[in-house]
Amino acid sequence: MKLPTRVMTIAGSAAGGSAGIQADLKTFQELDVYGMSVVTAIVGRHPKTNKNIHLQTLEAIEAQFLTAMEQVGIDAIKTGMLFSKEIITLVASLMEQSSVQHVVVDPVMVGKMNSKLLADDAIALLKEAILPMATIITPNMPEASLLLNGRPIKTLQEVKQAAVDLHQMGSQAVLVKGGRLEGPAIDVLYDGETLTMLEAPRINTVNTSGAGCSYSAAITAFLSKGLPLVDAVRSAKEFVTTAIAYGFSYTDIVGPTYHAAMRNKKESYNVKVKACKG
Ligand code: PXL
Repeated sequence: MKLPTRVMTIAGSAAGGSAGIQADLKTFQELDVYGMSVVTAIVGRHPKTNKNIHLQTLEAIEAQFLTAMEQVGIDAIKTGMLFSKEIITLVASLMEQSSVQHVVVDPVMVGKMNSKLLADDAIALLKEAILPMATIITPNMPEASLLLNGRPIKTLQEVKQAAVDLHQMGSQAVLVKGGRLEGPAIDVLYDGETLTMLEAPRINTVNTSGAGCSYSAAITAFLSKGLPLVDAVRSAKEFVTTAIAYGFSYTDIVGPTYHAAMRNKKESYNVKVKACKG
């Protein structure tokens, strides 16, 4: 039997199950890769103290990484919530040692329910220590703007320029997700040579919690299987668009995407890909 590829997420645990580690592992399973996790923090609001972020110790983070690396091995890594400078420094050094082939960095900063996922004083170190290790980084428009010192990113033209400028920070490729644009859901990929636009229909729903996590997790899974970058991103976008299309909610708050949508539903969404010279 050909064994599934081994994929690790280094991220926060989102107790509600829609985002973070939980979204990543559900995505890995749907895409038939072997999922592993390093929990950096637990996100869950305590009703009495109101505390929302429960950071794990550096020792616990290192222990998880080394356990997975030694007992299983790693073909691809995705990073999500890293939160602090200390965690960023540790994760950069662990990734360096492991010399994993594919590294997908989702530079998450603020969650949909307003959880703070990256300390303000850690943005500079994320840029310096983590982005240059990435095969691809996957900011949304607000994250791209923060990485570019707060410059406004509102139009497709600005999204394209952001992808080109973020590439200077040292990752092999940049995907700026245009979820906040008007009209179709257009993401822009730049690999230092070619700008590629990936377009899916806009889905009218509020239930998109964890969509970004699931998208970058799916890219990681497809890269681990050996797909070329553009194919990995296109396949991941089809996966996440379908998951968004069948999103739902159990309560009156923003609900999850449906990770099993592609497996269970007949209709899936085609993503149009258009390359233009950078
Ligand atoms: O969707 C971003 C995200 C990432 N990671 C964790 C989260 C969230 C959103 O809430 O909780 C742990």
